[in-house]
Parts: sequence; structure tokens; C-alpha cells
Amino acid sequence: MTEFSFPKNFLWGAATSAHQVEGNNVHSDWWAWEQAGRVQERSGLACDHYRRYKEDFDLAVSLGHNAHRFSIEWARIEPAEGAWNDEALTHYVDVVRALRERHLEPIVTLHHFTTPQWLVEQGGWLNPKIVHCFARYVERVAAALGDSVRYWITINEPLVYIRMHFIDGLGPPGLKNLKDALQVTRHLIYAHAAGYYALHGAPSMRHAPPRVSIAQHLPEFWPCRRWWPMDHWITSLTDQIFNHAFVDALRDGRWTVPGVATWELPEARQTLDFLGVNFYGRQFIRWKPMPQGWPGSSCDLAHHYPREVKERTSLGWDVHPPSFTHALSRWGHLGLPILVTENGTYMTDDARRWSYIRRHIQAMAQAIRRGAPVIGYCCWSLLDNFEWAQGYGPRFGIVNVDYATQRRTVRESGHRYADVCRRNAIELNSA
Ligand code: GCO
Repeated sequence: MTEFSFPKNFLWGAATSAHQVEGNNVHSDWWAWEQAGRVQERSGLACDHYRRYKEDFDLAVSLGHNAHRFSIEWARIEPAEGAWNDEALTHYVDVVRALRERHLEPIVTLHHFTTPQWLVEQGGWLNPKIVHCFARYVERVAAALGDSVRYWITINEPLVYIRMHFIDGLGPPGLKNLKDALQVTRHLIYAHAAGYYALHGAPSMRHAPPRVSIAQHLPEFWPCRRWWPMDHWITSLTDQIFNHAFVDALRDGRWTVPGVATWELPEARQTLDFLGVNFYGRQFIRWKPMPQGWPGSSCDLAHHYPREVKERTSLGWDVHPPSFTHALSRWGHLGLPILVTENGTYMTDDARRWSYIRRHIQAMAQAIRRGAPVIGYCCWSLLDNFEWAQGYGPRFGIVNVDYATQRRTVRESGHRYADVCRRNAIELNSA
């Protein structure tokens, strides 16, 4: 039995996001979207984490975690333009204090898919004004939290956010327009850069400089039909746009998509201190004639999925741990520490959830053995939570939540993950 020991001080924890767990996020665009009946289920009280966070952090400690990723809700901090809610700011100061008291390293996300409704009513991410508004919000948070937080994620999954909200129309404002998506991309890049400088420039950070990144969803893209050259073409272009272009813009100050556009964005150059990586599995891309919109689509794995797909989650997503090893290894060229900010799954059978998590931690160990500079792993998610347009059906938590009673019950997968966290090691070939 070969045991792999992770680096000293490796961060082990779980991740959540404000709108998905806190409850009653009434000033956000997602709350308005839900009240307008645009989703099957409303978030409502969610996991009542806004009030129960200490109980939940005690659970994380009991499970051997030494870090915790969560998001701060901009719509609570600034529920109306320029109307700063000091009570909400104090709440998040208390949240970070509660984490520190429990020796849980805070990893703070500043934008996790939700935006204040008042700003969306002024055009939101389509309005260049949002860059200044985001910087102002980050400055307020930085002043309040200061160097009690070392790890900051400005934007969670920018490309997933763009695709979900501006191409697929599955989140507010529900647009399906490539031109709008490109405009939003520019504003997200500028907002990240403005947030980076707001954090690094904050007087409250002078004792311990912040480490700032995005949480980049990095699926491994494969062609749906190996025999069809156009699938290979659109898969390669999707990889360039979805996985590389945004990260390259934050390294080089240039956003390039072959045959689409090249933007010089010098303000964004060198604005990554580490790379946050979210990974779930492969995505299979097929070319489609483009009467309008994007000339590619994901294979619908529920129907005709490629022969390469041997295992799928309860949501029909591909399971392929070797692709995690490849994803972590291929980003080593940036020369930045890598923090796994999300990895996890929804399986109706918890034994399969643990099998997924175990094999992906083993795959991460293989990447580290090959030199990938991985500094930590956050399992998605600590709690079952609101899965956006899919509501409360999918359960990603290592802790089960009974939404009727708000009772938490640690799953066997949570206890098994705790064993890895406590030992900071894993058997490489254990079943
Ligand atoms: C995302 C978000 C999370 C999801 C998780 C499971 O990637 O969509 O970061 O909010 O809940 O990834 O889909």
C-alpha cells in the first residue's frame, strides 16, 4: 500500500457560496430572478447558514478541516447604491473571526454568481460602471477584514458565469447573446484587476500581503466525435476561450481568441498571485452549424455520450480522475501556486460520492508527484445547498441538510474525507 503524504501546511477544507447556503439574500439579482419565477425552486432560507455559520464551522473542525472557502455577498454589503450596510459587514468580520478562532484558514470569494439587483437594473456586468462599483465594494471589505484573510478569490468561475447568465440564459439577466458575453468578459477582467489592486493597496493589508486569484473552472475538453475534424476544431477553440484566454489576460494583459478578437488590457497584467482551480470532469464538445450563436455545444451526456465516458454522476456529468491530474499538471507552466477551490460531486449513493472524492484526491497526489505546485483542496461542498437553476435536488454536501428542520448529518463520505485531512495523506491505490 503506497501512502502519499501531502506537503506540510497543505490546506484541507470545503467550499460554499453565500447565495447557496446563507438564506434570504433578498437584495441580489438571483433572488429577484427566483421571485420572477425563472427557476423551478427559490433559494428561500437555503441552509440558514447566515445564522448557523458557527455550528457549521464546528462541523468542519470536527471533520479535520484546516481551511474553509466561502463567499461574501455584495448585495448584503451594498443593498442599494452607496448605502453601505455596516451590520452585514460586521457579520462577515464575525464569520472570519469564527474561522480564525477554529484555526480554519479563510478563503474568501467576493463574487460568486450573484450581483446586487440595484446594479443589475443599471445594466450590471454590461455597464462599465460596474468595474468602479466592484472596486469600491472590495475596498470596503478589505478595510473591514484586512489581513485576517490571506486568500482572496475576486470572481468565481468567470466563464461559467458568462455562459450561464449571458449565453445560455439560465441566470439573471437571462441573455443569450455572444456580443453581450464579450462585453461582460472585458468588464470581468477589469473588475478582477481593480479588485486585485484594491486588496494589495489596502492599508489594512500591510502586515501580510493578500494572495489574490480567480476560481477558474478548468474542465478537460474532448471532442464528442473523435472521427469528425470539426469537433476537434471547436473543442480546441472552446479550450482556448474557456480555459486559457481569461487566465492569460490576467498574466499577460492580453485577451486573445483566434479569429474572434485580441484585446490589450495592460491593467490586468500580472494580477494573479495563485490560481484557484475548480474541477469536476471532462466536457465533450461537438460542432454545430451556427445559424446564430456559438458554433459548438456540449454533448448531451444523458443521451449520446462518447464511448470514452465510462462513469457518470447522478447529474450525468463525466467522471474521469486522470483528467484532474492532467488539468493540474498543465497549469504548472504559470509558475503559480495552485489551490483547488472546488472539486466534488452529487451522487445519490454516498459510497459513490466518496469514491469520486477519494479518486480525485489520489489524482491530485499524482499531479503533485509530477511537480504540480498544489497548496490545498476544497471539497464542493460542506453542505447540501441551492444548486442554482436546478434548485435543491442535487446534493453536493459531505454533510446532509434536512431543509425542513435544518438538521445537519455528516455523511460517511465526510468522515472518510476527514481521515485524509487529519492524516494529510492518502493511500494511492486504496479502493
Ligand atoms: C459552479 C459553482 C458552484 C456549483 C458547483 C456544483 O461551479 O457552478 O462554483 O456554485 O454549485 O460547481 O455545480
